[in-house]
Amino acid sequence: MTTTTPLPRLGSGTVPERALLHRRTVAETGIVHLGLGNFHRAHQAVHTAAALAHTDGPWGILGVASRSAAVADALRAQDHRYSVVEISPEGERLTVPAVHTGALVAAHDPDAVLTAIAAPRTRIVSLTVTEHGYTFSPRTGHLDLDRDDVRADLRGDTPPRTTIGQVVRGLQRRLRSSATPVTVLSCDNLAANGSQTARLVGEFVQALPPAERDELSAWLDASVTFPDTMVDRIVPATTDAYRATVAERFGVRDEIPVPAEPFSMWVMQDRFAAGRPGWEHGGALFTDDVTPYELLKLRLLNGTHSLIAYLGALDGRATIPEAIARPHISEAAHRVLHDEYLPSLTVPGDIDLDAYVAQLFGRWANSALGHRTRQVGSDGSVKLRQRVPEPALLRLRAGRMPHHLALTVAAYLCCMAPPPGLDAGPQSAAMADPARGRLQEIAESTASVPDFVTAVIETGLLGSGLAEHPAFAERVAELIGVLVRHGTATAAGAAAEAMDSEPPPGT
Ligand code: CS2
Repeated sequence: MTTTTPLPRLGSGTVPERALLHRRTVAETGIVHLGLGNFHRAHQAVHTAAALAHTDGPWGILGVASRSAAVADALRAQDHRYSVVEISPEGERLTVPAVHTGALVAAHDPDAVLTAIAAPRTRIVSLTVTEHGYTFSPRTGHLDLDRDDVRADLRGDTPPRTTIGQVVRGLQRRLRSSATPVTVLSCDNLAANGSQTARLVGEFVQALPPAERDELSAWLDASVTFPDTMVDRIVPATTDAYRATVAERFGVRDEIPVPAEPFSMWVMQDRFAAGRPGWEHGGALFTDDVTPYELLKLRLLNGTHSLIAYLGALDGRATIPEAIARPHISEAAHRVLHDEYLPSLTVPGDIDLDAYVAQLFGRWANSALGHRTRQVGSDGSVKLRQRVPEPALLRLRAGRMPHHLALTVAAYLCCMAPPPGLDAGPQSAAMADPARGRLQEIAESTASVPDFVTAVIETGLLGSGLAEHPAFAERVAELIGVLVRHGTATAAGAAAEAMDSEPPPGT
C-alpha cells in the first residue's frame, strides 16, 4: 500500500521566491476591489504587482467577492497568495502576484465593505463585476429602478446588495467621516466604462431623498473621479488541471490558481483623485482619450468573440480554439471584424492594425487555454448591446446591411431560444443569461421567427435604434431560418455571399 503525504498549502512560507512578481510585503491597503473573480486576479492584480516591483507604495488590495465565499476563504487560507498560470502553446509560466491584503464576501459582511470604501487610506475603489453587475436595464441602459435589489438599496433599510448600491452607500459613509477624495475605477468591458459608472452612480444618487441627494452629488462632483479604462486579457475558468500544474511545478496545493493567456493590456485615463500605483511601470498605458482603445477592443475582440462563441456553440464546439479552427467560423470572424466592426472605429495611432488582428486570431487559437464558448456566450443580453448596435446602425444608415452582425444576433437568439427543429447543443444550453427566460417567453408568444425577432428588437434588448430598421430584423430572421435548416456553415456562407453581392458604397 502506498500513502501520499498531502502537499503543503500555498502561503507566504511556501511560495517559491522565483515566482513572486515583487518581493516586498504589502502591508497597507490602498485599493478596495469589488469582484474577486479570475479576471481581476490575472489582470489588475498582476499589473499592480509588476508596478510594485518598481515603485513601492501603500497599494495592497482588499478583494471583495460578491456572494461566493470560495475564493475569499481560499485566499485567507493561503495568506492571500495564489498562482497565475500563463498558458501558451510554448508552455506554462507560473507567477504569484501577492498584492492582496484581505478578502471579504459582501453578502456575509456588507458593513465591512462600506467601512473599507469609507476608510481614508482607501484611495481607489476598483470594479470587475462584469457587464451584468452594473444593474442597468438591458432595454434602456439606465439604472434598472424596476429591480427589487436596486429598489431595496435605494430604500437603504437593509445593507446594499448591488454594486452601484455598495459604491454609493460606501461613498456616503466616506463623505460623513473623512470626506477625502477617492477614485472609482471600472475595469469591465463597457463602452466608456468610467463615464457609464459615474452616470449609474449619479442615477442612484438622484433617486435618493433630496437631503441625501444634494450633499452627496455636490461632493461626488468635487472629490470623486471615474477614469475610463480599457482592459484586455483572456482569462478562462479554473479547472483541476491548473491545480495539478501548480502542485507539480511548485510542490504546493493552490486551490485558486488563475489560468490566463500571456497577453495583457490595460489603458486608462490618468484621472485619479487620491493617487495611484505606478502602473505605467507595470505595463499599463495612460492616455487622455481611452475611447479609441476601448472601441478597438470592445468591437474587434469582444464583438468578434461573440460571433465565434455563438456559431461555435451551435456547431458543437466546446472551446473558442475549436470554434476558430473551423474554416467557416474563421471566415465569418474575419468578415465581421474587417467589414463591419473596423469601419466603425478609429484605430489608435500607436496600434499596428495588421499585427493587432493577426495577434487576435493567434490568441483565439490558443488551444492550450481551453477558453469555453459557453463562457464567452454567457450574458449576451448585457454584452451584445455594448458590441453590436452602434456598428450595425452605422452601416444601416449608410444603406448597407451588416450581414455578419445580423448573423451574430441570429446565432445568439438560436442559442437562447432555439426555434422548433433546432438542436442548439449542450454548449448553448449551458450559457447563463439573465434574459434567457424572457427571450423564451417572447418566442412562445409569437407566431413566427420574423415576429419573434421583431418583438425582441422592439423590447430594446439591443438598444433603441435597430427597431427603426425593420430590414435588420428581417435579415436576422432569414439567417435564423438558414441556421435551423442548414446549420452554421451554410448560414456563414449566406452572410458572406450577401455581402459580396452588395454594391460597393456610393453606387
Ligand atoms: C469575452 C471577454 O466573455 C466575453 O465576452 O469576450 O471576456 C474577453 O475574453 C476579454 O474581454 C478579453 O480581454
